[in-house]
Amino acid sequence: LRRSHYSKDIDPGMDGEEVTVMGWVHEIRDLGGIIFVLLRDRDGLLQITAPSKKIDEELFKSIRKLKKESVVAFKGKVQESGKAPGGFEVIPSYLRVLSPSKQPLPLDPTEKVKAEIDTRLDARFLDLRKPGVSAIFKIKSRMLHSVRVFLEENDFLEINTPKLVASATEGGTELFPITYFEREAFLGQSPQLYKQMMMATGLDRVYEIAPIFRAEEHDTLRHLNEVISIDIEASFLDHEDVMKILENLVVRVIEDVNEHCSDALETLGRELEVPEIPFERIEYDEAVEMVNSKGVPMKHGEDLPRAAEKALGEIMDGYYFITSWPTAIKPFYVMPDEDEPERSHAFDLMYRDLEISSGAMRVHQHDLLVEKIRRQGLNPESFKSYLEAFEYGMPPHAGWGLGAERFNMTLTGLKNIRETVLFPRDRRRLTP
Ligand code: ATP
Ligand code: AMO
Repeated sequence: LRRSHYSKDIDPGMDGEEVTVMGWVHEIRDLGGIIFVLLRDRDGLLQITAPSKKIDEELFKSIRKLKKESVVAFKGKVQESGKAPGGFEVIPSYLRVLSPSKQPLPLDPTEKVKAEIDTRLDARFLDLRKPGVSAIFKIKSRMLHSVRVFLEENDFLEINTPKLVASATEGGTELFPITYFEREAFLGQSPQLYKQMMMATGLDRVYEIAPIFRAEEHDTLRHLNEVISIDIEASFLDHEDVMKILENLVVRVIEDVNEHCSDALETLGRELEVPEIPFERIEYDEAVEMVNSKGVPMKHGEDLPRAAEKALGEIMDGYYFITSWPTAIKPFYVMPDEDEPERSHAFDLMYRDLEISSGAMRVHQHDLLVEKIRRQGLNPESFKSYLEAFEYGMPPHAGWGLGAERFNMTLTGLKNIRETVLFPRDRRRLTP
């Protein structure tokens, strides 16, 4: 028994043709003399119409016994029909139950009964049967595909760096410690140090798409403990250059998603406008004033508290950069401004009130880097192998990290980051 067609491959023009279709029993309506089975596969629904008078009696009986969400195969003839969804139905001649489903179901894939997010995540494989949920991952797949195509076209080389690491990169508090034989090690927080070390190799432009791990204690709608980070690093470029790459990438992904994911977008009720480039650039000082003007108290020199991000999100629509961050609140590897060293060449890419990417021009001078590591209260000894790469010819360089899930939230319009991950890892969740 072989599938001959997906639901989307059948049309009313195939009237009279025999097909073999496979999928899940989405819905059964038993009207006595006639039974309608809605069969669901990856791309949609298809109606199987079983009139008792026209089909074999045994077949009719076994259709009546079908349980929702069982996996079945039907053989039958396509029949054009104005009343059926899509303008056709399949009149069955053969049914095989490939895998029966237990009843009752932990949640209802037809969404007549709505489920809470925890119920949904507990039974994620069932939740993903809903078109509105699989649509998110069709968009995520296309998003990652077009990120790769865009970066490859721009001469970036894909790399893989270790996720079992010896030290922190983004501040010491958010690390997951693990036992590495006799030693302590950590799950990688960011490929930051490795992608910078690659700049000393002459490979010039690299990117990585891989998980990062953050032991964030808090429980918010935009934080997870494991996320996919899209990272780039490029030599002989500055912060402005990599900001341009980033905004061009955003535009390219949106164009691509519009072109290839129209069904998924429609399922989500989403229309994506291609943003204009260049994105607006706001200096950090200006952002603080905008925040204050909204009545949110905030001092110069602190990171944007959540209330500040929200205030900015009320003023700014779409994507924009916040530039010239205070050097003191950015990591040691960020390049200070030559004329005003208290300001830096770091930037964040925001979408309304959500930070989706951080990046910067980096410090490439060995001695300055050592000094900055010390000034942050860190021990240069623990960065020995990283620092070595800066002693034998390190070009000026810049890069950024873009959170795949947060970027996906801007495309899908979802408010809870958990929805954009198949099996999210948050403070409370380690299974499934
Ligand atoms: P970075 O650490 O580089 O800012 P990030 O993506 O982790 O990257 P966010 O965590 O989005 O940044 O932080 C944005 C702002 O939101 C921060 O200034 C932080 O103070 C604030 N924030 C983070 N977590 C919480 C939380 N649980 N509750 C309230 N505010 C938070
Ligand atoms: P940063 O720490 O800002 O920068 O992380 C970059 C981007 O990764 C995403 N992100 C997260 N998303 C969800 N939950 C989390 N817990 C989480 N943590 C990070 C965000 C964020 O903007 N090394 C630098 C990048 C660089 O300078 O190249 C870095 O890691 O979208």
